Amino acid sequence: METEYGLFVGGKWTTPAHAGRFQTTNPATRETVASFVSATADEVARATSEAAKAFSAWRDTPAPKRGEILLNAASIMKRRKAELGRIVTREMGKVIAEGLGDVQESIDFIEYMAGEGRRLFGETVPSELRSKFCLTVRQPKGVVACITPWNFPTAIPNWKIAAALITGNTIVFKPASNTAQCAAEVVKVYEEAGVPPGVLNLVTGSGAVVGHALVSDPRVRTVSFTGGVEAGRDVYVRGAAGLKMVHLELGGKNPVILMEDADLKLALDGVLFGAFGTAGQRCTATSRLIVHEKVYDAFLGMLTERLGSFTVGDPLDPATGMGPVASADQERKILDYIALGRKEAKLRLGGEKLTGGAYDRGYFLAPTIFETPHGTRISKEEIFGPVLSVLKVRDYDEAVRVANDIDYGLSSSIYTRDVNRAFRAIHDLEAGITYVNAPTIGAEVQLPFGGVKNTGNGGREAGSAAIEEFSEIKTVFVDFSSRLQKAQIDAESVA
Ligand code: UN1
Repeated sequence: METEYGLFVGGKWTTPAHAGRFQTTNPATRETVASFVSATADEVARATSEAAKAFSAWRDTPAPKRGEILLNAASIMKRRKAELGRIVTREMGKVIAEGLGDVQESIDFIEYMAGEGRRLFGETVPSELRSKFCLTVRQPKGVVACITPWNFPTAIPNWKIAAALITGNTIVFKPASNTAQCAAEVVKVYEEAGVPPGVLNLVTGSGAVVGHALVSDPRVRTVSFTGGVEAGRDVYVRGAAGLKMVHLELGGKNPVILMEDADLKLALDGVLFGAFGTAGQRCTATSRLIVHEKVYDAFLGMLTERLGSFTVGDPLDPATGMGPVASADQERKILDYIALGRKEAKLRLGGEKLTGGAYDRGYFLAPTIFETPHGTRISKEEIFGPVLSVLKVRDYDEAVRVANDIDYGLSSSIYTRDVNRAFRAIHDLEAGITYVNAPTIGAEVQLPFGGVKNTGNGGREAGSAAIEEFSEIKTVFVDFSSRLQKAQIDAESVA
């Protein structure tokens, strides 16, 4: 019997009468993983009401106390790490080391946010008047909506939930449908940790019903969304009608620049991990390799040779290099791009669906490399799969021009031993994140995460930026002079 989950509303797991249901599927085997409620707009409204009701008590709970609950959540997650890692791998398909890494990223961020309970810093600023004190304090926003993708099915929800909780907000959480079990288990962790009823609510179902209902509800003041550009634009436009703060983390087409003086062995490990880790399904995945012509042939030779012994298969087997892609939709979309690439570029490696034996049960694709001039669609559009475009350039300036001539700007990387060139790249690359001598993936949670251009709308997640995302600043003036002092008018001249 498959596991059945309800909605989590007002502190209770509930299954509405006559609820429609949907299932999640293991992409390695196409077996059903678990079943979930397709929530209606009414159920979303009920979850939002519960979040609104719970707000005042949660807001008044001292932030260090909220932090203690987060620390409980982190320790529960540590206790359950092996089990949760397997759930991630079974439902999403990333290899088990990465499934465990997804959970570890959750733990890291929850612990970091728990500490914020004793910070949540404001500023004190001098007044232009005597006997007057000026400061800022942070206040929660109210009810926030967290809408999350399937590729980091525990980590990204936790980036949002832990930050929203520590700052005193209450939450309606809508996860991607194909990783709903990961989401439900994350919610169970917070339930066990002692998050009060109504503070965190889970509604499962489609973006068209659940997402729209949430984004349109006037009680939801902030929407934090991670996903694709088109869905993000839609959320932004709908949220704008309600003058909401909409935080977007969208796509990427992340370049690694490989200069002629790079440590090629080091770069080889980095490019393999960046391009084919998580089967290329990270927003930060390395999808373009921009190589100096002097090392182009040598490096491409090394890359194809190493991929010859790269294993694609059962993601629960620790020896596997790459698991399946996450769903039938993903597989179709990636295969369409591969077909396009075969027309507009030169296929160097892979380029097919893997078949035979256990492959026939799941969504397994070969790691794929295209050699392409700059400007092709496969080298400019986000594919979100194990497909790497390799581009040859003459020098650093051309490399940067190619790297930047793109609609996205999340992550970027340069491999070089020249320190001056490394710092120039940090200055020149149009991206929210630049790595030197490391792949484009693997950001750490205590630093801000996000990007420029179509990657978002200017905000950052994680790090201290997470506090900005989920809190309002209140500016406070305390006048202890016992008389009316007029700013701009009464200020004494020093002359
Ligand atoms: C994402 O794919 O949206 O930096 C998140 C990384 C991970 C997070 C990726 N820590 O690759």
